[in-house]
Amino acid sequence: MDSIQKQNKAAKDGKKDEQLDNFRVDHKDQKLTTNHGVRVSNTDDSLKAGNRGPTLMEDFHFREKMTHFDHERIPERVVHARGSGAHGYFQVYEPMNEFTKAKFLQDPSVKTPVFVRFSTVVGSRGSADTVRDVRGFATKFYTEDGNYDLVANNIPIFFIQDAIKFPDVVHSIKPEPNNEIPQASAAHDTFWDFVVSTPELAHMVMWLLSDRAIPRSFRMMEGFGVNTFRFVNEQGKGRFVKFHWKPLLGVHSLVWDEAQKLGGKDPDFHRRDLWRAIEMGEYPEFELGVQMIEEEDEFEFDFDILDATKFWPEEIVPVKRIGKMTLNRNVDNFFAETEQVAFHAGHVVPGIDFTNDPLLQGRLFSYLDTQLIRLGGPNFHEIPINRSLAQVHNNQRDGYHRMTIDKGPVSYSPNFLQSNAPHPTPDEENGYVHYTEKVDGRKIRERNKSFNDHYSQAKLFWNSMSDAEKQHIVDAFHFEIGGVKNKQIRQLVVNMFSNVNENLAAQIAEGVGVTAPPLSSGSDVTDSSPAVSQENTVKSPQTRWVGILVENGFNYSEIIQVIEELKKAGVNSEIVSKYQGTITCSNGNAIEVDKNYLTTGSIMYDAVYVGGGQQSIETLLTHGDALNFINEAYKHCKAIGATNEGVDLLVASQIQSTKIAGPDTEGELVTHLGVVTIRNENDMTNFSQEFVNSIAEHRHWTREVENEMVPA
Ligand code: HDE
Repeated sequence: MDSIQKQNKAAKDGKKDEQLDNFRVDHKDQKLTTNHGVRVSNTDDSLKAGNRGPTLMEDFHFREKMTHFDHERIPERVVHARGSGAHGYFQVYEPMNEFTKAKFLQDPSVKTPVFVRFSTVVGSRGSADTVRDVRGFATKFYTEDGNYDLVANNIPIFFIQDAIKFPDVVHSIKPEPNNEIPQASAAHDTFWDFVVSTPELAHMVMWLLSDRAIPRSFRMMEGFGVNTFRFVNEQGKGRFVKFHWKPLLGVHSLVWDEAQKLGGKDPDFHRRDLWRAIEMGEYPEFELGVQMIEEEDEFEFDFDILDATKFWPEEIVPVKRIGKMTLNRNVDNFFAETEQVAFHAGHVVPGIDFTNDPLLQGRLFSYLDTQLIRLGGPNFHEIPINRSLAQVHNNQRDGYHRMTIDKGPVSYSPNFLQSNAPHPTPDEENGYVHYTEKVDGRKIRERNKSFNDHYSQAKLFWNSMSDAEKQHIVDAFHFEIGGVKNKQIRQLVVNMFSNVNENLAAQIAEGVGVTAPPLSSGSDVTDSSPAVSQENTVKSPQTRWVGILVENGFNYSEIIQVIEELKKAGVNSEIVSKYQGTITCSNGNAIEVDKNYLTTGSIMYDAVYVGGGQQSIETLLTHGDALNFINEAYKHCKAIGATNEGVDLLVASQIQSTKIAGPDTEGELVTHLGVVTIRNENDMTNFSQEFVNSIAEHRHWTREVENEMVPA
């Protein structure tokens, strides 16, 4: 086996871990040294002329330590600065050779190592996770044919059609340059000024103001390659392709009030959620899906398939699920891996190619360009996380931070001295050959008129939303446009979105103090795409979290039964009480408190449970925080469960319009609007099952009608 075959085998066997092992250092039990390996005797005092004298220049340890510190920050990404990464692997379900020759998409027994980085787009590195924003979902596949990056977002379309507008849209949405306000938010004048001046944004804005932009978890988002790529098979036949990631846990979101509060209570909410799930062995899983269009059908659609402000409705072009990715390992070092990883929409392998999508064409330039400065020169492919498993041989030399010690005098091609090595690989042996698409046109700074329709799919999206989702979009407009100081821009937003739906425009106008345009006969687009509504997603209780409110004197056997039943269904729980420490139940058994009201809140959980125990409930009834827990969880439409005396806490809260078990009911299970209650019952089995069903629903939106009355 030659070294290339060996390397290919390593790639096949998923050996990225082993490769990274060469770079991992454990400092446990080691002696402190300088960067050049000299042992250091004291790192607490600088070298001085006398113990009260000046520090000396010759203190090489001080200078090296301080210099390194001074240079510890590298520029953050201009967009997608805040991210969270994880390792894992990908396996294809069946050979895809009919469509693509990409090697990692052929053999179901091969586990291709991957590294994924999820991100927000607008905020700085230290901004909050739960802001309203698009989420990045970038995956690096370390394939035997080199690295393939699927640099995706959690929304299937983009703001603009041509990459030349990217600096404009990003400048408009970033904090305003005079005062650097607001952080990680679109709710300000410059963004909406740009929106009303650029109608192609209409569709993306609808998605941005929908629940998609406030995901519950990175583990519960879809991913979309957005741009149209091309699959090419062994015979050289090409097909248009769009890539999808489908989370096995379904697509779920936070509510806006919760997202905002989490920004204060736990700015790392998504990062922590991902980290914790992986540490607990609840590995996030995503299926890779592809939509394919035959070359001959390129013009068969009422949108241009190269226009990135359009999606291909799944009802028209079905998504074929072709494999699964499992994320099963957290990083060892955030900076070395998550921060230094460099993705590029142009990193493709044989079998995957580009199209003339003008947004994609511009991306092909930008990623390498920006990484040259962020990662300090042209050798960042040598940083461990970026190294390909396939061998790298070329004539590139030198530059900042070169790690490879290239041997020999030859660094050019062609050459005689080395028999022209490194040799190009012909197409038949899987050298990358670009798809030979015929291109014929005049040089022109213009868009095709097939890119002119900016509203049909925005209407389609609106039509596809459930009532609750529509209401959330209206509320989001009220928040976002409420942040716009210039009244004329507010009016122009309403005018613009009357092209999407006049009722929507009227509702926006009502909330932001401008005039609604007159209603006309209604929308001309009546189609919808049920696949884009989150109402129709997978519903699962798995990996959800329940906050359990208890105080001294709680009913031990009741609560332990519920915790165990939840666990059986894959639901996790935490004990919440006024103080941390140990609390005891009526018969003396003790339980450890996980969180107090200051370190947590209902916003950190998917559901709340209050168990019985007279003394515990009497105490809880005196805690405003406990009552707020219930009110807030109710307002955020979460599952709520209460058993025996625990039901009294619900009675005392502000959620009275919900039907709950009355004091005289004997073991009768009452479920209404996601609130599950039972009294006078010792066996918690039925209650737990019903509570789990309620948790699986994710949210009970029908409650929202009466929610305005609930103070929280
Ligand atoms: Fe990016 N994008 N982008 N983008 N993008 C970057 O590259 C750019 C676009 C996406 O976790 C930058 O290394 C242009 C679409 C993700 O490291 C930069 C255009 C999609 C990430 C850049 C787009 C994305 C980036 C900034 C055309 C979804 C984070 C730092 C308008 C398919 C990757 C960097 C990570 C990052 C340029 C549009 C996804 C500046 C010019 C569409 C997930 O090069």
